[in-house]
Amino acid sequence: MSTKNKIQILLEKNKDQYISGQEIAKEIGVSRAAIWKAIQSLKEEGYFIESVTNKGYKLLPSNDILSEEGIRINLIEKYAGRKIIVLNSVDSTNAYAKKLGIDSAEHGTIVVADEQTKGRGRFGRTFFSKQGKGIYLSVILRPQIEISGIAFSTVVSAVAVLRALKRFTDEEIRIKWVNDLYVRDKKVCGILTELVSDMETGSVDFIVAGIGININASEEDFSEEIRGIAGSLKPDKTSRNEIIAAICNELFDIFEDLDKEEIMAQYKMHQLALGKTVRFHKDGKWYEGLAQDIDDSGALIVECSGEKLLLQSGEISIKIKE
Ligand code: BT5
Repeated sequence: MSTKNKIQILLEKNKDQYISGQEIAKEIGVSRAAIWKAIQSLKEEGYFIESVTNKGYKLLPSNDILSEEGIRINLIEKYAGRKIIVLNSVDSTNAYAKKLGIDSAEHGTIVVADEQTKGRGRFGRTFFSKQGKGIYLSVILRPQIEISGIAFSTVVSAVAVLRALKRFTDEEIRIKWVNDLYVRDKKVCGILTELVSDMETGSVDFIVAGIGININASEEDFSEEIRGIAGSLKPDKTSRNEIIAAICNELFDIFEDLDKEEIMAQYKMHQLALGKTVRFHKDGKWYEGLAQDIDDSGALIVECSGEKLLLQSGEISIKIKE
């Protein structure tokens, strides 16, 4: 690891407080001059580092640069060895992660990017992913599940993101079946779970949990197309690195010890649609009905003219006023 990376880790670990050149020198065994040079280089990369005579260096809270080190130090110890790939720009972190998965990347591999040029939504749609204005994260998971369990992986991802985000905001976060998170009637997060299966055995080879969250984006940052529907989280005093690590910690924890009942209870508790009238398209027809419940597989149960319909996937719109 380079001197620069070692200093970066020390600064991240001592966030909000000064660390002297002497302490850094002692910790990583290099000269004060080498430290100064590395600090300059970090500043050129965009890090806001305050240097004060007789006090030392401090990473300012305004730093929000994605980095492997910044993510890693926020992972809990048992996950700290996971592979983390941080990209400046990529077409889609899901596409990138899928290729890695096919090349045998390990369970728990994390891919993040500062920008996506072709961020993917469901059904060939686009996820708008402006540089520095969000978290574009894909995690490769190799859980022991059947193909039929894929819908449940989206439930798991939604709950993991919800649990993590709650730590960084006091705003109420709701889940809109099946894969969106909303704050104040605006979509702040979308999830795309993709699966690669073994054609011969029919078993799940791996899953890519793709998570896109708008962070510190203002209305003008969004494309015109989504301006009316997209919202953004504006968490204080935190960095995207911390949020990414918190999401991964939750995701790994849940998959390590899957308590389906607890996950489903939480998924249902935060739903926007339950008890409301919803409209949806199924088998070429439009329906309207009451969203009653979500079954154990994650399917939405809607009562339409006395008949119970099961929605496995797709899209609903919620009628706000009856
Ligand atoms: C999703 O699809 O919401 C899943 C998005 C998953 C994105 C992540 S980012 C990391 C990983 N890599 C990828 O390439 N993808 C994943 P869907 O439910 O189909 O919603 C797409 C629709 O949401 C669009 O048609 C827009 O209406 C709206 N939308 C697009 N970008 C948005 C954004 N940034 N914020 C809120 N809404 C958005």
